[in-house]
Amino acid sequence: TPSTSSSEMLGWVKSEVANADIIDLHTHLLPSTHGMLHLRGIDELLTYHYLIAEYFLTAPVAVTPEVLYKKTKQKQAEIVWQALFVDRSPMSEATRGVCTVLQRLGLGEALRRKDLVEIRKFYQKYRANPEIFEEMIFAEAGVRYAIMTNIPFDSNEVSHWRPKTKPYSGRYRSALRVDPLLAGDTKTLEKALSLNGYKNTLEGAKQYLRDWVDTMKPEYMMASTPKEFRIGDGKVGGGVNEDDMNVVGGFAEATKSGAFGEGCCEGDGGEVLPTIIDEDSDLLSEVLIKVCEEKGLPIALKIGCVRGVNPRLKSAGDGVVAFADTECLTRLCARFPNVKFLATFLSLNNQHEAIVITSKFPNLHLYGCWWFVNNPSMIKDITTMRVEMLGCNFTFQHSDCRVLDQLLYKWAHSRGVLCKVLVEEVKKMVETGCRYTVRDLRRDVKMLTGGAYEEFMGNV
Ligand code: REL
Ligand code: ZN
Repeated sequence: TPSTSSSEMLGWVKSEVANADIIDLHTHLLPSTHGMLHLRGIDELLTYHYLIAEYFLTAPVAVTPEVLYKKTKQKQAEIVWQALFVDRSPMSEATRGVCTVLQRLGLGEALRRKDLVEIRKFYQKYRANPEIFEEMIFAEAGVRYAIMTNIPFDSNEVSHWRPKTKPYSGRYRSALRVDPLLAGDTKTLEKALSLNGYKNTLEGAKQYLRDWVDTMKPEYMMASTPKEFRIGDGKVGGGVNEDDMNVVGGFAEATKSGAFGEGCCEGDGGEVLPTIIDEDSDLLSEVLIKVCEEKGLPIALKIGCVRGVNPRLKSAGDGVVAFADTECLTRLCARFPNVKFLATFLSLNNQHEAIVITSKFPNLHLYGCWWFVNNPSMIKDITTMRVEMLGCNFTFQHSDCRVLDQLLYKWAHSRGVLCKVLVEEVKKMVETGCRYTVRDLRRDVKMLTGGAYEEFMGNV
């Protein structure tokens, strides 16, 4: 058993964590068959929005965001490389990440020499065969499969799915992104419906979603909730009552359409007409939840992001809400017990509450340390807290990678933290006199790295 000595235990844990075949629950990766949307290589790594944001801490006044973004990707990459890797030490998590990637690709020497030309030469070798590079990265990172973010509202992406879905590597699985439905963004929805020949009604929107589910075959629906996202405490299905406040932030303040049943409203003559979508439409309960119930699909929520804190920085300018309202998650789980939810929070301040809520709802699965909490110190604290309150019944991490190569660093760094947490937690448990075998350890690591997710989804 691993209980013999601390150093022996560390060895067991290290080896089990290193060998875990990870399920990456949320990424922005797209397969090499998606052409330009498939990001890989050094220039993409260096222009990752985390690094662009960091670069602007160092940029001379003349290099405004507008000036930088006008340059080619290659030029932007060179500027970031010079500022963050040559003129300064790559000590932040995002810069260290690039170093880990280079190291893992056998480019340690070029990194020591800060030789960007040499690094670029390495990548040239794979230019003509991206599938080989793709497979190598997944295998090297020890990732079984990664879940993508597939956006039907994005015309660039749509062309890869329709008229005919391009077959893609089994290393990827789909998640259908539906942010406009949670943001009450009726403009985007209406545009998508009319462009594709659907009626601008609740039924039309449901059909639009159903058809995308059939095309993308997602594991789950997903969205990151807007800052104003709120769910009222009313009961669903009971028609309108005074407390029946719905989602605020472009949404209905009462279940108006709900009072007349399935997506319909009463016309002047009492006849039942299809409900037209307007800013009062309850797209969450009348469209998204309905389709999820029909198709048996969970909804994954990412809670606490404020977009465009500094809009000039584009995606590098998105930020974090200091404290998100966790009530919305509690209410969703309580109101829709037949729907499964997955959730992750952006603010460190929400993490404890999130764990407590998870312990109350069997239809909720907690996953990962998202974006601004995806740093070793925070992953360690959050994961420890989660193990203490949930055992191994959560998914300890997701990568959120945008660039394929990032799988190498995000998972290497996160595995390192998981080792530290597990050594401590296993030690405490073994001290109680509990028998703990390598097989137990293997099972626990598996749970934390994708097994609990699959169990929650009912895939096992
Ligand atoms: O999926 C999301 O909403 C976020 O993870 C992204 O918007 C974000 O830019 C991500 O790349 C951060 O890691
Ligand atoms: Zn993301």
